[in-house]
Amino acid sequence: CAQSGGGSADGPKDPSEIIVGFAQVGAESGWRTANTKDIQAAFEDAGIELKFSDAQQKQENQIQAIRSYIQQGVDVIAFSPVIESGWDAVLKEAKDAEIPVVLTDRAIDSTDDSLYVSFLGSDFIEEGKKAGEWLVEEYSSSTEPVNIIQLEGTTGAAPALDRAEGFADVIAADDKFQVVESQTGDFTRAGGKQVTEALLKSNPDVDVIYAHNDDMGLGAIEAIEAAGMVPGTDIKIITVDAVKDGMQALADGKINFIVECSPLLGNQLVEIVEKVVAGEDVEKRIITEETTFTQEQAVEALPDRKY
Ligand code: GZL
Repeated sequence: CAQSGGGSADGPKDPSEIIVGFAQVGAESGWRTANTKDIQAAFEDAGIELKFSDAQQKQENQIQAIRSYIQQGVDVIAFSPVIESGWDAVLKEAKDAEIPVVLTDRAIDSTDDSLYVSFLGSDFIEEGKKAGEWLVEEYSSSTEPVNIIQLEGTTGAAPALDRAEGFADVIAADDKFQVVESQTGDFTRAGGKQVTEALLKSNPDVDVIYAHNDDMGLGAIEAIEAAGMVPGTDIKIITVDAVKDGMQALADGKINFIVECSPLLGNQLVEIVEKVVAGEDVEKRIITEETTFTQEQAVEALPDRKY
């Protein structure tokens, strides 16, 4: 008589017997690469088999990977939904196959929260608010208009929607802040560069660029320099993530403020998997801890950054 959660009559499964299927978004940014490395290392250390797939930022590839994990009869499926919507059908198939699903990093917009056992990741609205709060403080003594270009993450992705929402909520406090343009750079450096090049032509007097991740901010730096301007001085830049390349640009004065978004979810994901397989309760929502960095703090923190 197997215990619930895959254990046998003589106790929970040994880690070496557990198989997890992980459907990753892609490899679009430094954050994603660090997230993948950390998850793979954590499962390696735990002695748990991790089947891994890279969806190249395409939802249909993630759905295909989840279906293949269902067919293989893995013990747990975990994934970071590239966009919020369109998951109910495939997650219903996982539920019908009695395979628990863990959301990591990004959320889904399904109203049926029985489709997953836990969601582990950052509070992106809070991250957007932190970015807005720094900007309000930075311009607290100015009454002049502050023209902002927003580089959005992947269209429909939870971090893009929520970082925009949190930021807008805070800067609404003063109508001197105006988001004059807002376009997606798809969380990539190339995307950030292309969009910034185009928008600088139509908005040469922009004061601030708010990029939903470091990689798009780094692309914006290239575009600003190519236009003969000084990033961090002529145009202030706020980004989210705090990966090494972003922190280096912050320390060099090319970015002005970074809101951290931790990619180090591996150990917490292993813990959730072990509890689920042992039939123990897990928290429905686990919010990762993270901070913010000014230029001075980046200089201090850089030597110890793990990613
Ligand atoms: C946030 C994560 C985002 C990062 C980007 O948790 O989903 O996706 O901010 C990454 O760098 O591409």
